[in-house]
Amino acid sequence: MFTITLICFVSWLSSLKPVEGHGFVHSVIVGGREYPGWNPFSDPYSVPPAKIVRKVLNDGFIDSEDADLPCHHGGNDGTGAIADVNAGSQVTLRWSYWPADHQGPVSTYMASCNGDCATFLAGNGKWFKLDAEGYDSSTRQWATDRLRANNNSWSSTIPAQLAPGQYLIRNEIIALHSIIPQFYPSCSQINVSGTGTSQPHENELVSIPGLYNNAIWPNIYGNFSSFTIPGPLPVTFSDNEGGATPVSPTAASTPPNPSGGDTSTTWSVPKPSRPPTHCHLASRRLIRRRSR
Ligand SMILES: *[C@@H]1O[C@H](CO)[C@@H](O)[C@H](O)[C@H]1NC(C)=O
Ligand SMILES: *[C@@H]1O[C@H](CO)[C@@H](O)[C@H](O)[C@H]1NC(C)=O
Ligand SMILES: *[C@@H]1O[C@H](CO)[C@@H](O)[C@H](O)[C@H]1NC(C)=O
Ligand SMILES: [Cu+2]
Repeated sequence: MFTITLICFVSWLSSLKPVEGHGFVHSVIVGGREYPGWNPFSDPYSVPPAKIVRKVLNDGFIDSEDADLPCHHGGNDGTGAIADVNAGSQVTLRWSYWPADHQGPVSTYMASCNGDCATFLAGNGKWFKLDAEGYDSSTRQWATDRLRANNNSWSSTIPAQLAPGQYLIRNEIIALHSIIPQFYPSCSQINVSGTGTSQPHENELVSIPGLYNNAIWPNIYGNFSSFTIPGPLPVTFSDNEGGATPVSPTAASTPPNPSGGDTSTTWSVPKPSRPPTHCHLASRRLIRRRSR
């Protein structure tokens, strides 16, 4: 009996580690070229040429308070490659795959490398938002649904007014299916050129982690009808005076407005706590073998 219990326990423990794949940015289309992403499953073993996409050690999620929230585990350090891109043009971040049930918002941020991205630590970044999508209550679709429908890719536009220089561009998927929100960031190094002179205003810049400290996340399985994306509003640079239209800090940190829906901030979908079925199967098989 002890053996059976031990097998069950060990098998239950092994079921705690993530078993499914998520996805990673496997290519970036920028400046009219397609650049390969960092493949966490093959690149560590093949010593590829430097890539514009910063390393990720795996395709797992990052916690909201993790120091690696900016650019995933392994992405704090720079890479020797950078992509040239004109301000005003589009960047497409193509994920290898995204699981349908990992629903939530998708957003793109940028941060100046204050010079050379190759030596810039992502943790020192002051990030501004290019775009973000959350939940569309008319279609009942999350941004991740749209990303999946769009060949697992997300396109963002580099603001035409943005001052030239080296920047990190950070695409982030947030999955809300679990007890805690799961963050899946990816960073690429880009060299923006153009005649723009605008820098984001101080109140449009956020630190990561820190960005999500006051965020309230909905229970996506519960009764909610809308979701306000946490963080600042996207930059607009509409005043053309070397900066963007000031964004009110209160508007930037507005919590989700569920308009009559679920206002609770706690998660009400518990993870199954019983051991998985293969444990029962294993023990049954063992009993049968013993009784023979
Ligand atoms: C979709 O993405 C794959 C790579 O993931 C690419 O080969 C293919 O051309 C893309 N399809 C379209 C329509 O962009
Ligand atoms: C960035 O682009 C500018 C042209 O806009 C170029 O002069 C510079 O060499 C580029 N920097 C890198 C590191 O590629
Ligand atoms: C969901 O919320 C709306 C608005 O408060 C309410 O009318 C409706 O009965 C709720 N539905 C469920 C299943 O709780
Ligand atoms: Cu997962």
